[in-house]
Formats: sequence, C-alpha cells, structure tokens
Amino acid sequence: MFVSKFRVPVRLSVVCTRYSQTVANMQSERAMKRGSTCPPPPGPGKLRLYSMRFCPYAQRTRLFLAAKGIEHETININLKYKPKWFVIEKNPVGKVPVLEKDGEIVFESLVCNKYLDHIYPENCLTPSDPMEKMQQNMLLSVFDQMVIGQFYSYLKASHEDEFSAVSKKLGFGLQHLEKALTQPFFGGSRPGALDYNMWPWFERFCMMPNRSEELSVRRVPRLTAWMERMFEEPAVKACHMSPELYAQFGKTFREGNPDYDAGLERWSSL
Ligand SMILES: N[C@@H](CCC(=O)N[C@@H](CS)C(=O)NCC(=O)O)C(=O)O
Repeated sequence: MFVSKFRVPVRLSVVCTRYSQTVANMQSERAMKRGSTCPPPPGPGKLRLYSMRFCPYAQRTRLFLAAKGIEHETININLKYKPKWFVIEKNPVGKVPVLEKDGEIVFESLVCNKYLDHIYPENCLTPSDPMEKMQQNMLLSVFDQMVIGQFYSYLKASHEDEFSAVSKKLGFGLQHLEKALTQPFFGGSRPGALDYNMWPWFERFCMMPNRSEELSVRRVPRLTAWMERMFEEPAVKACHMSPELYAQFGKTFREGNPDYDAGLERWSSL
C-alpha cells in the first residue's frame, strides 16, 4: 500500500488538547453520553464544535478550524450511546460534526466548513474563482464516491477476490486524483478546502494492509508526494492521530463497543 513508506509520527491525543475545552464541565475530551446534561450554550460570539475524536468527517472541520486558527471549544459525543439532548437540540440526524455559535446550529461536515469560511473570511480555504470552485467540488464528488466507499469496503474485505476488486476501483479513483494534482496542493501552493476535506481518509490509509499493486507508490507518485507535504502542515499535525491509536479504536469499534476515549487514559489524572 502506498502509504507504507511514510513514517507516521506517533502522538497521543495530547495534540488535540491544544484546541480543547474552556467550559467547566469540559475539562477533558471524554465523550458525553446518554444521561448527560446538555451543556449551556457557548457564550456570545463563541464557537463550539460537537465532535468525535476518531470521526473523519469531524476531522474535516477540525482541520479547517486549525488551518484558519479559529478559537473554539469542543464537546465530544459518544455516538453509540448518544445523549438525548444532542439529537433533540443539535442534530436530528445524530451525527457529528456540528457547529454552534450565537444560537445557530450547523451540521454536515462540508456545510460546516463552508460556514466557517463564510463567517471567518480571513484565510479563506474555498477558492474564489467559480470554475476552480466547481472543479474542486467535482473532484470531491469523485473522492466521496470512488475513494471513501472503497476505503471502507477494503477494510471489510476478507477474500483475495474482494481485495482485488476493491483495489481496482480504489486505484481507479486515486488515478483520477493523481492526474488532477498539477500543483503542490489541490489548493495550489498551499492546502485549500479540497486538500483538508479529503485528508482524513488519506491519514487513515495507514490502516490498510499492503495488498495490491493498484495502490503502489509507483502508480500515484504525485499523490504520494502530496501526502508527504500534507503530513508537514501544522493543521494536519494538530489534528493527527497515530496509526496505533486508530488501531486501538478500530478494534473496539469492530467488537461493537467503540472506545471513544481511547488514548485519553494517560491524561485522565492531569
Ligand atoms: N455526511 C455527514 C457524515 C457524518 C458522519 O457519518 N459522522 C459519523 C461519525 S464518523 C456519525 O456521527 N455517526 C453517528 C450515527 O450515524 O449515528 C457529514 O459529512 O458530516
């Protein structure tokens, strides 16, 4: 698998505490669950993110927040045993990410990110040129349909035949992105909306066993170099989780009892 050549820095979730909570009942990143009391709304002008530490969609928004340097507080949600208040008051679909500010609620990762660019226009990550914006939207659609879906199918595959069929489709989607990448980043000389909206799944490619020629470095040299550059970006570093931590969470998820607080043990007494 083409990411195997990277040395992914091993970090614990301590990096995420940089953007952590400020209200009294949010002293840790521990996920709030069923039976908990709805926290009071954030103060005037304050932004709050409802998140789950291992959710790639929430990571999209965390990356935007970090890249744009937006101050915020975070409440993590236990998505297996969701607090009633979360579904009733924050998102009827019950998913993260959700943003809350001055009585407004915004959900869906891509909508959240557009909202952030709208209300914090400094360092806008979305292209201003209409054609460029459309092209990024189309590439994101390719990514959503041909990469994200196949990524999960790959993780679930159990037979050689399945691996090979999924790898072919995934390889095809990656080839399309490879051809579209003509500059250091999809956003040009710096990462933009498309880079950050796709990144969470690339970071998770380390979870894929090395299976197929379709996914080798030789087939996607530009994407490989892009990943190396992305790993160096401060926003990516700030939101990064180690492969070990993903594996720890993934194991509990597959066993049907996701440990949303995995990796926080060491910090619980601080
Ligand atoms: N289309 C949504 C997907 C978000 C999503 O699927 N989040 C997952 C966690 S990774 C979730 O909240 N799942 C809870 C559930 O499905 O009940 C987005 O882009 O925000």
